[in-house]
Amino acid sequence: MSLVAYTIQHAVAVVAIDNPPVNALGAAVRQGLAAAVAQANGDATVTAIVIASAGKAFIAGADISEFGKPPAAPLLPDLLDAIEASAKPVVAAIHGVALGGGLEVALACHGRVALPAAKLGLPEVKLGLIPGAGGTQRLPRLIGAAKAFPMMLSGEPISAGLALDYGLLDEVVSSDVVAAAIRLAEALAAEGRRPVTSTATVALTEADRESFEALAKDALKKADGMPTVPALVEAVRATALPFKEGVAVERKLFLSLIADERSKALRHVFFAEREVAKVPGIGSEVKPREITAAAVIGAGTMGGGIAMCFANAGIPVTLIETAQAALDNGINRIAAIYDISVSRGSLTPEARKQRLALIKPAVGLAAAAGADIVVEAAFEEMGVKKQIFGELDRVAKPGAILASNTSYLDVPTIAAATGRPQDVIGMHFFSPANVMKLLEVVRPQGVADDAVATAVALGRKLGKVPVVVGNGFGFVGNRMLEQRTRAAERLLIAGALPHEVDAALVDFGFKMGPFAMADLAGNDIGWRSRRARGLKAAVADAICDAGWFGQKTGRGYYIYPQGARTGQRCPEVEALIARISAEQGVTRRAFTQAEILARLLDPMVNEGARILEEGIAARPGDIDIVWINGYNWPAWRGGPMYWADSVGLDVIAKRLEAQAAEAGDKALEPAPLLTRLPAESKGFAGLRTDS
Ligand code: 3H9
Repeated sequence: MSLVAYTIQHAVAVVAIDNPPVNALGAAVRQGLAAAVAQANGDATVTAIVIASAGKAFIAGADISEFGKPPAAPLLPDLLDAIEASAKPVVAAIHGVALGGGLEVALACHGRVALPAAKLGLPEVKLGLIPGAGGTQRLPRLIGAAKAFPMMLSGEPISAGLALDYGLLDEVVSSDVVAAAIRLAEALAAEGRRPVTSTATVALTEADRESFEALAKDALKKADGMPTVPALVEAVRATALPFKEGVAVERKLFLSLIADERSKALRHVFFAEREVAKVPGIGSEVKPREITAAAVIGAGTMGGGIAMCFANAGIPVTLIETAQAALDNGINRIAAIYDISVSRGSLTPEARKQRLALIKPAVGLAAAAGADIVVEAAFEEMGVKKQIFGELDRVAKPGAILASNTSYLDVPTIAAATGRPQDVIGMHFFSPANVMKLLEVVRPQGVADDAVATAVALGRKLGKVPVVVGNGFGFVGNRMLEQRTRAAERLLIAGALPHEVDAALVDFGFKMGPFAMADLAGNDIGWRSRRARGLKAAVADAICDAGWFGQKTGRGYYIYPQGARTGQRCPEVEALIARISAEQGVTRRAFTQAEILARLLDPMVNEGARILEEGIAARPGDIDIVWINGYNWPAWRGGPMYWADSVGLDVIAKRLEAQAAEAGDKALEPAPLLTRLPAESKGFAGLRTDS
């Protein structure tokens, strides 16, 4: 069946793409479009052409799954040249998103009409690319480089209304966009006009170029090593050349970016993000429960942040504490965070008022009675949780979801405190909850499928990336983090210093290393948790015994003079570490950055393999999404499991064996999956299709 339908209406050829789900421009669509344009031009009864499409999107862009494969003719740039060169005017009828190659199709047309809900953008940068089918050359010619460049730099789409203001659209109509496009096409044909963007120079004035150069200078300063920014600047500068030459510059840059490892990793993240939304065993027949009111238990930093998530999404939320003073503190903290947003201009004073009005403070669990979902964010202690859930069982309405924000505890044990384990689930937010995107939805045995579907749907409504994980100590993210924390401590004792360990991770692309992070979060948190579990960490414990809890005490692994946020190396800490090495009979040695990195990340990958073996994560890509959205793993490195594949699982397994032997720690030995996959000549990516 052809993916491109061809019909004639009023002597206008209507070419309609129907390639679900989003009309991506795969080879068959490109062939269909090329044939349709040729057919219309060869038909003497046809006066003009309209390109429209079926389904929710106009065109979501090039087919990303084709990238990296041998290209099939016609190439998109060639197809677009043919559309622009059509002797009969071509008009795009845009009803949904026109993104990337989709907008480039519209730019090659001679006219563009859209519905108000349409969104237009060039999001290639999010895939580590720049537009590669003339977008960098046609958009600036049409609307000016000063408007086109920020669209391509951010990748964010603009509304039809703004596109009309920019002159990117000819018309926005409230209904029947195809009929409106036919009218415009007929008018262009009747007037003998065929406005061609590639030769338009309207907006490329001196003033426009100056504005663009100022924006480019700023963008290059903030580029952070990402190759897309200089490439985009170079491509837009090439609009000074004749169109054909400019397009050649764009093409060369596009092809070099598409082969870049960073773009490959970002494309993996794109598909992993889509896959994570599919929860094994839960199909579209499972409908989420309706959530119109929420309650959050605990007005501390976490509970307050979670309440803000609900208010930000327009859902009324009751914030519950045991005492008025704690409640007042919590509300004041929330108001202060909103005040900062207002002072920064990211929130209007009215929106601040509305959001605060959605948060209703209350003392006592009885106030949770009206909620469709209750999120408990109380003290991380099983006794406390059991008591709260027992009480909730009495007060919450039937069918309400009872969620715990626990980071480590056993969710079925919490559920057993109620008579309704089918409604009890884990919803693990990350701090600060109003900012961090990750939401681990913990799915214990016995929870109802529609409760899981509700938590996932709600998570998305709150602007989060929900990842469904199995029940098990630390779930996915924190369980792997613990391995990194232990590895960092081992490195200190073996001879590295805190700043060396942190630098290795920062150079890798993390915002912070483990020790700067611990100082920021407070070293006492891990210390208390270790004590509760009977665990020891010689350096970390000694630092806390000395009262060096991190930034809040002015010193931790580093010194923070007068409230500074960036720490300085601390000779006392370094001496303390050397003393502990000596006490343990370790001869300290220097480590290269590559060795440090391997020692930090390999044990995480190993734990990830165990997590997969145990079914705690459904797919390797889910683990990547957890680490990118919850722990600042650089997206352009694709996540820990993707990274492991790029290093080679056999290499990692060998390194782990060596570490296990050196540390005399069997826990560091490679997980069975880590040896089985390379033996089968596979990586984690092979698990996607083969198991
Ligand atoms: C480009 O155009 C380069 C050119 O400049 C030059 C070329 C020479 N390709 O997100 P959803 C699939 S680069 C292939 O859940 P939503 C997606 O995998 C491209 N597949 O839906 C999923 O499949 P499945 C520039 C694609 O409603 C399904 O569609 N364009 C593509 O939440 C539904 O996706 C972009 O970067 C694609 N281009 O959001 C746009 N797009 O069901 C990327 C989607 O099997 N796409 N799929 O898992 C998006 O931003 C969103 O998908 C969109 C829909 C807003 C369209």
